This record gives sequence, structure tokens and C-alpha cells, in this order.
Amino acid sequence: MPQRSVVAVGASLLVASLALTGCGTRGGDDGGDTGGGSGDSKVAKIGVIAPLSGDLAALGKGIEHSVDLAIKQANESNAIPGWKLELAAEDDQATPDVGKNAATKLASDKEVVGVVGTLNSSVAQSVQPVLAAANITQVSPANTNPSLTQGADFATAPKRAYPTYFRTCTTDSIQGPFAARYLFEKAGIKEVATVHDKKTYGQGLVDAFTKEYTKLGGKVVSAQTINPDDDKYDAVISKIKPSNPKAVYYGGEFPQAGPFSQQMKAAGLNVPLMGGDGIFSGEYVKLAGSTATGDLATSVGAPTDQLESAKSFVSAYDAAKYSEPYEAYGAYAYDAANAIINALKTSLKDADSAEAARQATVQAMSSVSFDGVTGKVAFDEYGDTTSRVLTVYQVKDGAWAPVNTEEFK
Ligand code: ABU
Repeated sequence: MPQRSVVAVGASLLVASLALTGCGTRGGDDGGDTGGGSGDSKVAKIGVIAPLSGDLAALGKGIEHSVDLAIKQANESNAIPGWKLELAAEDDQATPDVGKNAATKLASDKEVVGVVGTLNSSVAQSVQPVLAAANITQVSPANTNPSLTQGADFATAPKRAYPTYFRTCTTDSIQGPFAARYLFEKAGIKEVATVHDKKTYGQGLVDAFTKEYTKLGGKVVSAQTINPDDDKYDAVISKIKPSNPKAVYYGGEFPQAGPFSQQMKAAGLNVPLMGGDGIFSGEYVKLAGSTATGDLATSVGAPTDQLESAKSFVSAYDAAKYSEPYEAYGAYAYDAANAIINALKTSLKDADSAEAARQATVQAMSSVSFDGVTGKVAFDEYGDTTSRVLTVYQVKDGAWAPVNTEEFK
């Protein structure tokens, strides 16, 4: 047998043997549609854990597509030579137990090195320990409850909760007071009712809002809760109405807040409903209907479609023709994925496998610092974003319109 053939046969056997041992090396064209990749390359996966079905799917799909876009672009530019990135998306159904199972599944996949998610703070509480035990970096674009980074005593004795957890959005320790200052100082509303859905995010946001609002001299004339499984709120609205609030501050998400707004107006409580980023969705406006005009929401960062730094993201997202819009957290998910990709440039460089690079990826995250589409992307000692910019939006002509963007001081 000529020498060249011996080499060729040997190479074929080596490839077959590597495939059989599942070493994570694949040809450049067999990894689905996540783009790019040239020649043989090892595979590292970035997971997504978000609600991809159900009431909150509008937000979750925007997160999934934005991570997909970041991965495709990284592959196309060969951002990590020798490696191909793949997306591994899991539906958490906005439910803690389902999220925990999704995290367990991703942690058992040796090719997973990082995860973008979750959307819900309550789901994050069950996902964090699973990913932490496997040394998998988690970056949330949407969780705003402060305890996730700074622990249960975040207000008095902050302590990093998990070394593996980071977020690109700001927290409700900032969002609540930001809303309180807007309502009291800029809108001149001195008496409100509060309502929350008893979930980690909703309750925490109302607590943070109330603390600042009352400190400013505002009065909470009624404090109520709803059950997130309900869709009729007449009993709660009847309790609020006699207290004559000038606005209702709502802690929770749009699937309940939209109908709540519609029902309170129908019951004659014609005051604005204000909520946090959990109601900042086009779906809120659809659910709340025509009487939503004047309702308010805060959300993290500046409006994506007005940011010079986000123009390339918006046009690439549009060009990719995803079936759902990027929504409230798309740009933050894109920055979260790119934060992980930046860390992988260091951790995968000399790694034999994705699994072997997990710990190094966590370590590399603390040095991540780049100009993202939402602004500077970097993390403090708790894993929180260093950005403190928020925006107040108001429903005008059937859509959310920005009215005030500021850095919180
Ligand atoms: N940040 C709003 C919705 C998600 C959450 O934190 O639960």
C-alpha cells in the first residue's frame, strides 16, 4: 500500500475513533443552523433557559432569538478559533420546577459551558444552585430581584449568592426607587395603591417602590395582592377604589397586569397603572386595550431602538427574520451571550473540552468588559451589571413610548 493511502486510512480511523468516543469534535457543517465554523472544530454550547411557551413566551422567544444571533455571528467571524458554538434552548414555562429540570438537563450535557437566562426571578432561584454545582456560568438578561446576586439580606448585609451567576439588567433595588421618584417628583402623584402577584419579582419590586415612595412623602393608601392564576380582579379593585388612589403601582408581569388595568378602568378606577419591566411588552398594550393610554412602565436601560450602539443588533435581528420580536430583553440577552462568548475566548483557548473550560469561564467573566449594544457590559463583585440606566415608558397611541431615560443616582 502506498504511503499516502496509509496516512489517509489512519486519519479516517482516527476520525471514526474520535466520533465513537464522543470527544465533542465535529465537522464544520453538521451542527445545525448556528452558522460559520470551518473545518474540524470542537463544540461548546450556550444554553438558554426561558419561557418559550405560555403567557410569557413573547419575552422568552426574544431572548432565545437574540442569543441565537450572537452565536451565529461569533461562528461566522470565527471568534473562537478551533471551536464552534451551538445553542441549546430549554423552555422553563416560567415555572421554577420546570426551570430546575431544564438546568439539570443542560448541566448533564458536557458541551454546555454557559447559560443565558432565566427571565423570571422565581425561576432563577431554582436554576442558580444547579448551574453553580456544575460550574456553569449563568447570565440573566431579565432577572431583577436583588437577592439573586446579593443574597437574602441584600439591603443590610449584601453577600454574593453564587459565583456563577451574573446579569446584564439592573435590579429592583434601583428600578423600584426610580419608579417612585418619577411618580412622586415628575408626575406629581402623591397617593397610590400597590398590588403585587406574590411572586419573587412582583413582591420585591413593590417593596422597593414603597420604601422610596414613602420616604419621599408619598402615601400608599391601599396595599393589595392578586393570585397570578386568576383572571378576574373585581374583588381587589373594589377594595382599592374607596381609597381614591391617583395611580396603582403594580408588581408582576403583563399577562395579569394588562387585564388588571382593563378591569380597573371598566370598574371606574380611571387612574394610571404603573409597573416595572415585567409589564413592558407590546402584549401588555394588547391585553389592557384602549383604556391603557397613560399607563406607565419602567424598564431596564435605554430604549433599544433609539440606541446608536444597538443599531447593528436591530438590523441584524430584522435581517434574520425571526418569527418573534426581540422585545424587552433581546438586546440584554444578546449582550449576555456576548459576555459569555468574550469569556470563552480566554477559557476555551487551550481547553481540551467544553466541560474542562467551565470553571475557567466563570473566572474569566469577572474580567469581561466591552461596549455592548445596551452600553458598557461589565460586572461588579456581586455579578451585577455596572449599568444603572432605566427608562419610563407610557402608553400612547396604542404603544409604549419612552418619556424619560436617566442614570439612577
Ligand atoms: N424583571 C422582570 C421579570 C422577570 C423577573 O425578574 O421575574
